[in-house]
Amino acid sequence: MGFLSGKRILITGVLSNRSIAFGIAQACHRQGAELALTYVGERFKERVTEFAAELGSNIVLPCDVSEDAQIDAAMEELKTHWDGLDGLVHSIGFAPREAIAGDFLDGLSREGFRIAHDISAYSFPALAKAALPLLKDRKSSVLTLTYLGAEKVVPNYNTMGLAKASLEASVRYLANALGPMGIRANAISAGPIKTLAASGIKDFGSILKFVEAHAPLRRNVTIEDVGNVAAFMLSDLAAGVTGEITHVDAGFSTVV
Ligand code: 0WD
Repeated sequence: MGFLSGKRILITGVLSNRSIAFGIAQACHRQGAELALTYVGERFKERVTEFAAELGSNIVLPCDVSEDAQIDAAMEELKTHWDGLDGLVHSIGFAPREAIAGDFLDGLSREGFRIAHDISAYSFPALAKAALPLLKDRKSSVLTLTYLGAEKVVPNYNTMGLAKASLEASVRYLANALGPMGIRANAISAGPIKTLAASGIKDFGSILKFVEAHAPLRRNVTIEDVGNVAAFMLSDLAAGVTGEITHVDAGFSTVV
């Protein structure tokens, strides 16, 4: 019996088998959780439905977090399957290409800033708020994915770094708002991993090489590394942890 058996977890952001959310979903499945997945756009429905089936799930919900109506509809549909939710994973990030390349000020625009913050930061507390009726009264927790670019200047990360800083602040405010209801809020700050979202970042390959050379563990992390810590954070084993940003980065953040 896994340490998540009996837990029901909604996971966003499974886009491919390289997605960090896929590593999280696999780890949660191994630990016995029941899963529901979301997707963005009809063209990904079939693919995400296949991933869900691999993970023993038949709950696949459309949810583009840029639309309030889709967030609400996803939660309403989830209620037709489950009467409660023990975990919510937010593994969503997006910024327009020019906002995550080259010179910070050259790429800075009001619209790029708005989109990056809307999709990558606002959506976490917004999803938690919409899921609240399901999360209440059951030792549940919400979890998001962040990156070192929130804390330090990372080349090319630019506007996304600002959005991740906002996301990290939201973890603390959420922890305080949800704590009295017994709900925890945490983040994992993952080291760089080659996913679809990451390939949008200019010179991502050189970041991977630099981390491998300088991280205390002298390697990059995998979606399995992140998935296992996520499963732990979502479980009752982490019942005393909230408002926390946990680095799963082979130690890199300690040496920069
Ligand atoms: O190195 C990395 N890959 C790191 C990623 C290091 C540290 C943190 N992260 C974060 C990302 O910033 C993101 O928050 O982890 C999270 C997941 O990212 P990922 O696994 O690297 O990327 P990917 O597999 O591409 O999934 C991100 C997904 C989107 O993919 P696309 O490529 O279509 O932007 O976020 C989802 C979508 O599936 N997404 C949305 N979901 C709902 N509504 C939306 C939206 N509007 N936009 C993007």
